[in-house]
Amino acid sequence: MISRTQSEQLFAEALKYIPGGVNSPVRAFRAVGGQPFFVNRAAGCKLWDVDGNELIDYVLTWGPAILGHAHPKIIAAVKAAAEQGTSFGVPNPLEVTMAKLICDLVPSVKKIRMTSSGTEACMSVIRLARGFTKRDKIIKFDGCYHGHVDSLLVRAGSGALTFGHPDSAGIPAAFTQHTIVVPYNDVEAVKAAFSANPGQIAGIIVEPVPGNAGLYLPRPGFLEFLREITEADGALLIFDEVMTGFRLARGGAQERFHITPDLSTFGKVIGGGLPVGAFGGRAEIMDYLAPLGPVYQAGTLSGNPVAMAAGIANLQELLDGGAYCKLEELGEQLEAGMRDAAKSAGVAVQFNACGSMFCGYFTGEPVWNLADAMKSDREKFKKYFHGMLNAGVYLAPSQFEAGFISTAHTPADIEKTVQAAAKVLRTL
Ligand code: KE4
Repeated sequence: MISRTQSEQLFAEALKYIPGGVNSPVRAFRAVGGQPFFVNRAAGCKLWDVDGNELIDYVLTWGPAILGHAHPKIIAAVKAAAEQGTSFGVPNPLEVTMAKLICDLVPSVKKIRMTSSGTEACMSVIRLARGFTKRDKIIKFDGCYHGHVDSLLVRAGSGALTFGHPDSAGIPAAFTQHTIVVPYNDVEAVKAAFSANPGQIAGIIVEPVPGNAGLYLPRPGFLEFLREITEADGALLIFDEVMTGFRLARGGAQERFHITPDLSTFGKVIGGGLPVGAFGGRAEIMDYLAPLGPVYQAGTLSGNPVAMAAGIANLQELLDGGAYCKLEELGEQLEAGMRDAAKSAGVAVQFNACGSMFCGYFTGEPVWNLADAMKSDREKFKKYFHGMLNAGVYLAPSQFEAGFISTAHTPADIEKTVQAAAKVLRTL
């Protein structure tokens, strides 16, 4: 029997001082029941909770740990940077190294601005799009999550969706009146939005592969269509690559799907586990930002040297050797194994995967958008989640989150995961 006594005591204490006992809602296990465990050590693809239970980790701190946890090169880079001082509030050389690295890796990005979170990057890129186009309206897709930005937290994904009320309290209607929400993969709905708002749409912000309602993929031609319709209307195409960036390919989803957006946002991987976000794109748009242009955007810790060191080490290690081939191979092994496990257990599972991202929905129907994802059997997911946790496999504690694989996972870890799933699925 697995003991989580220490975690239970810590959670009781946390509840006294932190709303819900957590610093981010998705960690609270509200979508799966029970209570979160606490971790104070992670290495490679493993977590150890404070009671010493070992887990194979497929959350990877929601994406950043693409090389696995506590990678020696990241730890060394952070130590070396920290010893020089943790923040200067003055430009530092590592900001230039990071900016050049991202611009080299992502051809659509000619200039980039660092922030301290993905939310900050998405909030800023919307302001920039509106300032550059002098238009107010923004199109987003239901189920897509772009951080807790007031104007974008409308029929969002991730934790917002998990709580069953996608719109958040505390957001005045005036703040979302310019936000148009349409179903992902729905060409006609996007055309209708542009027809109803000719010349008024500043841009479309989209997760090219949505990972905040589980995981679903663009239908063939959908992303190309978004590129064409924005170009034709003078609106901007904004790829939110906070999750997909530098994961689905060296140059992110835009490289994988051969699309050139006008602007992109990044986070997670570029921080190597430290707080980092970024947004970038066409130079003539980026130059609208202060101090050059009229769009204000700022941040005390933007470009923080320790965070830059961690992100640069993460990216450089990803580029050395066959990281992306390994991620693809491990992703294919998991996808094949999970499909076989579901089939042999006689459980209807829609297993969606793209490279090293995945999600298993408990439904027999294909999942191409939020409405499809909402048909999944969440009660089955809850049982599956806890069954896997008790088998030593940590999946995202919500049906509406993507799973991630790192280069630290091995074929043996994947096989152990598949074997565990084969057993747990039979109990559902
Ligand atoms: P952050 O502010 O959490 O760094 O980034 C917001 C964000 C923006 N865009 C995309 C596509 C994202 O996936 C995210 C954050 N992802 C969630 C996981 N679904 C973060 C986990 C959490 O909220 O605790």
